[in-house]
Order: sequence, then C-alpha cells, then structure tokens
Amino acid sequence: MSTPLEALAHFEIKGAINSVALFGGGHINDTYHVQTSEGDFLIQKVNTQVFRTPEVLEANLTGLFTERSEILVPHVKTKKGQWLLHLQNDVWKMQVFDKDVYAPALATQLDVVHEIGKGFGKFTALSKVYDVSNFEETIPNFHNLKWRLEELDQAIKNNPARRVAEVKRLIDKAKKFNWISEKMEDLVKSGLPPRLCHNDTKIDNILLTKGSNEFKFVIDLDTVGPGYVLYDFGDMMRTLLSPTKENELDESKVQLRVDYLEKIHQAFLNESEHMLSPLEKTSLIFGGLYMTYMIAIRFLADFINGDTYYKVSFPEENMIRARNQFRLLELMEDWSDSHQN
Ligand code: GN1
Ligand code: MG
Repeated sequence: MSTPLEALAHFEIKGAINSVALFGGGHINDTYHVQTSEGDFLIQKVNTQVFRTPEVLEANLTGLFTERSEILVPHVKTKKGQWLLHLQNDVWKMQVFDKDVYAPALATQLDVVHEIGKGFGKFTALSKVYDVSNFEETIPNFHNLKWRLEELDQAIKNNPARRVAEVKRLIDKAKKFNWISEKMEDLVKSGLPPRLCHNDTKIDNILLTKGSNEFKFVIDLDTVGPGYVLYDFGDMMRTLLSPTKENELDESKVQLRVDYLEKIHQAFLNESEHMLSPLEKTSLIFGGLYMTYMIAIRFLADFINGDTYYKVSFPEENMIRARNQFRLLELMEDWSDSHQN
C-alpha cells in the first residue's frame, strides 16, 4: 500500500509540501487535501475494487482534457504525462484545489440551486463537443437499472449477511416500482440518444465561488462516460429536491421541494436546450424517478450483502439510505402523476 506522500512525489507539482489531510465525504475513494508552498491540491486514491479498469478511466480523462474546458476542474498529470499514477497496486489521481470555491453539501437557497442546474447543464452541453463513442463506461452497467435489479435479486437469494428479513418492507417497495425499468427500455427503443454524461451529478460535485455562490467547476470525473441525459438531470433531482442528507434518521423529513425542481429544470435547460431532442426534454423529470429508484436498489442490495460497496459509519446506514430514497421516490411519483398527465 502506498501513502499520499509517496504518491505526491510522482506528480507534476513544484512547491514544498506543507500538509496532507483526509478530506471530504465520498462513499468510494479516499481523498486528501494537500497544501504546498505553490498552492493547494486534492490527491485521491482510486478504489480499484470499484473502478476495476483504470485504463478506461485514463482514456476517458485523456479524451475529456483534449478540449480546453473552463468548467472542468483542472487535473494534474504525473511526471510521466499520465492522469493516473500506478504505485504499489494503488491508483492515484490529482487535481487543483481552489480555495475560493466550495462544494455545497445541501441546498438551502434557490440561487445555489440555480447555479447547480446551470453547471450540470453546461456539462450536458459539452456533448456537442465530444463524440460519445470515444468514451467507455468506467464501471460496466453502472446505470443499467435492469442489471441493478438482477443484483438485488441475487442478494436476496443469497442473503449473505442474513439481513433480508429486516428489509422485507423495502423489498416489497422495490417490486412496486418495476415499471420504471420497463419505461426506460421503451424510451431507449423510441430513440433516446446516448450522450457524454457525468453520471454522478450529486449536488456536491459542483464547486461554487465563495461569497457570490456562482458556478465554477464540475468535479468528480471518474464516472464520466456514455449515458442518457436523464441520468444526469435525474441524479440532480435526487440530491437536490429533499432538504435531507442521504442518511437522515427521520424519514418524515424527506420532502420534495417543487420550487427547487422548477429552478433546476429552468437553469439546466437554459444551458442545454439547444442540443436536446424533444424526447430528451420530455424525459428529464422521469430521470429523477429512474435515478432515485436505482440508488435505492443499490443501497438496499449493499445492505443485504453486508455493506461491501458503500462506506458506512453505522450498521444500519445503507438500510436508512435505501429507505429515504424510496420515500423520495414515492413523493416524486405522486408529484409526477398529478402534474404530467
Ligand atoms: C457514490 O463516492 P461518491 O459519493 O462520489 C456512487 C454514486 C452514488 C453515490 C450516492 C462510483 O458516489 O453512484 O450516486 O455514491 N459512486 C460510485 O451517494 O458508485
Ligand atoms: Mg463519484
């Protein structure tokens, strides 16, 4: 195993290193904040149990950074000119840390919501610049709901951590929403076009300028690859519309803030409408249901499997996360039933 300090020696940075400290709350990779005499950086140990083909990640990052884009957070290359460092079975990557910006944890103001919609809308509009067929999924089947449902079935069948009985109510809910998977298949058959997607448009994967709250960068480019625009719009809905954290203990606090939905919809379309097909536009809101359902399924399957994928800070965390996603999904379904027909 290598340390961040060992890894740092292989990246193209000049200043003396003053400090290295664990940073942020990602569920998958380990991230460290590095202070040097010539500026700050983040260095990240990529979880290779999750990202099993780092060469695909390297190729996608190379493809992305062939274009100069002001909205992508600048990354730092290794001294050998690569985006990823392979060191003692570990894989590291590095990016600039701008002290004038911050990642919002929860949205509490409409102007922040607007800037998040704008940022991911700009990312979607990059689809015009890149040929999606040059990108590959860094995690196969990442947003393939049918495959995620099969994984859940497998987890229930094997019941490796003997937790199935505890989540019977959530398993029943999961079955009720099977129609989402069928609707997605219909949309694809009807001609939904593949696009370059971010595939992890969580609220805290946007950086805003401190003070003005203006959009600055899109971060966390690990899952950038082919997808459908509704994935990216949908994950924004999932992480923005409720005032709660994913692991909120009080389920009744999960809510659907319709004014926030209107705001992201408008801000996202302002940036991307010119390149979206009519089918893409009409399916954006469905993306919220699709992504919320899929993450609910993933948290639930991971709980049943004994927390082998997502980091947990208490034993029931994945069950609580799944429960909250199902609650949000029910609220989204009620809302879209009453507004779209
Ligand atoms: C994971 O690690 P992080 O927080 O960027 C996950 C996303 C989920 C998210 C749920 C590679 O993202 O798909 O939406 O947790 N990333 C991966 O919070 O599985
Ligand atoms: Mg991520």
